[in-house]
Amino acid sequence: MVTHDVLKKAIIEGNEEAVKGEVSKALDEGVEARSILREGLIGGMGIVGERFGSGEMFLPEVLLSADVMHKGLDILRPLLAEAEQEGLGTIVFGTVEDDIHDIGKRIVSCLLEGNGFRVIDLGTNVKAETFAQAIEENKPDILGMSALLTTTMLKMEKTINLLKEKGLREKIKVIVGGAPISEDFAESIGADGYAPNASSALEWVKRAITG
Ligand code: B1M
Repeated sequence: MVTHDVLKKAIIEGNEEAVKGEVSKALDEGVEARSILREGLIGGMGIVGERFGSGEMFLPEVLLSADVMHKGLDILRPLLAEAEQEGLGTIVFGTVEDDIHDIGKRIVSCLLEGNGFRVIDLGTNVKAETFAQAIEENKPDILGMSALLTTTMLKMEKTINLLKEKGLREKIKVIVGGAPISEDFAESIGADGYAPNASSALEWVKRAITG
């Protein structure tokens, strides 16, 4: 627990060396990779999000924290990948066309990966055609789309419509999220679900896959 607190502090301070050092130390001490991810890395980013919201932290600091969080995740990834063998399910995930916001998407993606799901992260500014192609190639259980702009959230519907045209819609479940998204919006565009944050996204995905 103490290690997690030190790790959270290193994330908040955007201190890459401290993050890498604490992650390695925790692993040496036998702490489970998923626990380091959830309590330390994502826990630290959660505090960063709260401080940003209350004006205590500024954008460059948030971006730095997100970057060092990923340096920590790079160390954990090979260990988390072992969990994939559990075959919990596959999610194709991306931020929609014309939208380059990816901090929230990466947090959701990390939490899913850290809990044994295979995440195919297509990145940002992902066109409807690219989502469709990735679904055809990888046959995932779930499509996750993130949008942070009121203009780009409309691209979620465009993607769902394209999946319908291509006969792919009924083969997968679709979850959407991002600051401007609501339950009502998700329903109105024909998505199956919406989650306001990373942990509710994880719970939704677990329920969707296990039925
Ligand atoms: Co932009 N930006 N931005 N921005 N930016 C917002 C979103 C904005 C609200 C700021 C504002 O005006 N107050 C505003 C949108 C207004 C609107 O549409 N209503 C805005 C704007 C206007 C813009 C530009 C147009 C600015 C400009 O150039 N004039 C431009 C657009 C670029 C583009 O995309 N084409 C732009 C650019 C940028 C930066 C590049 C500088 C940077 C992004 C860097 C990056 O992501 N690598 C940036 C940032 C950082 C923000 C703010 C400040 C923070 C977003 C963020 O990372 N939040 C944001 C203002 C704000 O939110 N206060 C803002 C933290 C993150 C953890 O939360 O992404 O919500 P969030 O993710 C959460 C949940 O939403 C949920 O879980 C996550 C974890 O809890 N979630 C999901 C997210 N995806 C999910 C998917 C799921 C489930 C849950 O299932 C699939």
